[in-house]
Amino acid sequence: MSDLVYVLNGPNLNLLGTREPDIYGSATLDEIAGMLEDRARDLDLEVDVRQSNHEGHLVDWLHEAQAEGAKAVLLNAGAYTHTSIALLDAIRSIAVPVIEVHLSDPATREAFRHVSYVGMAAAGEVKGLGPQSYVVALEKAAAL
Ligand code: CA2
Repeated sequence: MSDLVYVLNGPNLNLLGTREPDIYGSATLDEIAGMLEDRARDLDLEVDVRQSNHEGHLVDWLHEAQAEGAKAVLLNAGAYTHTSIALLDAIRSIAVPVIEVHLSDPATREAFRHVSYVGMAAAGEVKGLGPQSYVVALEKAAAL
């Protein structure tokens, strides 16, 4: 059986492809999921791509990744990246490596995006490559 990689997406990412293409690109989350499924097949991985606008769902899914024995989690926590100590604690509470993913590069944007609670516990980070950030993060997960 292929190793499982959870791909967890936070608030507003369900709206990708509808607004602000200059910042986030024009691909929808479904299209990104398709790109990841194609790449996962080559890497002999299985991806489970999810999105929620609710912080607690992301916490529950991190715990689930541990319980299911996932190989890795790719996490684009959206704005919760910059606010959520609950996500930081959840990442620290599991042994599964979490790779932080961003479409944009938060470090080049508003000051409030420069803090990443996710990054304080993540095993790696890929940002600023648009949808390709997810693909590069999946390749990093495969190499773990
Ligand atoms: O660059 C990223 O991937 C972010 O995680 C995206 C978050 C932002 O709060 C982070 O600082 C960086 C925002 C996602 C908002 O998604 C939208 C989708 C469609 C239209 C507008 C926003």
